Order: sequence, then C-alpha cells, then structure tokens
Amino acid sequence: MRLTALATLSLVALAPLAAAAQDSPEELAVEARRGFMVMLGSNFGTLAAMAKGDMAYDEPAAVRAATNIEALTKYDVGMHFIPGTAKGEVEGSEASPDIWLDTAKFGERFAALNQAAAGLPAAVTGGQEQVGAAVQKMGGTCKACHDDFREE
Ligand code: ASC
Repeated sequence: MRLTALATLSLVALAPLAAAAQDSPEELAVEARRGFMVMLGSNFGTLAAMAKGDMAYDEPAAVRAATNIEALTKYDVGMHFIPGTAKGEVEGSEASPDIWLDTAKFGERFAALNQAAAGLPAAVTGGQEQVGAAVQKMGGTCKACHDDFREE
C-alpha cells in the first residue's frame, strides 16, 4: 500500500519532465525562449509600473526586479535560437527568419540588452525618480531587438 502510494507520487512528480521529454528540440527551444521572455517581461513590468506611478515605489521590490533582470540577461538565451525555430516553422514561435540571416546583428542586440541591464539594481535605488531613466534605457534595447527580429 505504502509502496503503491509512493510509486504514484513519483509518477505525478515526474509528469512534467516526461511531457518535456516528448517535445522536439525545436519545441523545447521555443518553450525555453518564451519562459525567458516571460520572466524578463514580468520583472520589467514591475519597474515600468513604478516608473509610470501605477505602482508605488518600493525600493526592495525595485532592486529585486532589477537584480532578476541583470541575472537573466547573463543567461545565454541565444543557444535556444536553433535552426528550424522561426515563426511558422514551429508552434508558438515569433522569431523572424532574419535572426538566422544576420546572426551578428542579433548578437549585438543581446549585447546591448546585457549592457543596459548591467548595474540596474543600483540604478533603481534611491527613489521613484530614478526608475524612469533606467526603464527607458532597458526598454529601448528590448524594443530595438523586437522591431528587427520579432514577428508577432
Ligand atoms: C516588455 C515587452 C517588450 C518590452 C518593450 C519595452 O515587457 O514585452 O517588448 O517590454 O515594450 O519597450
């Protein structure tokens, strides 16, 4: 009885892993990219809301969001842009085929994001009036890459 319950529990716990294992490398790549973008967007959204005054300035929350963004931009998300994962090639992709035609420019866009995010926690410290400039600098690099390489 105990063993059966334990066995059932392990199967339930492993179910998400099994589901992921059935995905093709292309599907996994898109899932990884989207997860990355969702985390980035969630933390960026916090800072943008504080900059706009939609959310009260909360220094620890701002620093946490900025720290997450800085950490996320050090993740090599480029490794998930594998061939065969442009929009239309795999479900859920919004990646422009141009990514694979100009990989140097694509890399530069990520480098710009990385640079804009460097020191972000300090940049959002000290008051609501600090956040706007930091958000603009960051958001500009999001937009620059999406304008060229995202097809919604
Ligand atoms: C986001 C998101 C973007 C950027 C951009 C910033 O949260 O999805 O594309 O921020 O709007 O300018």
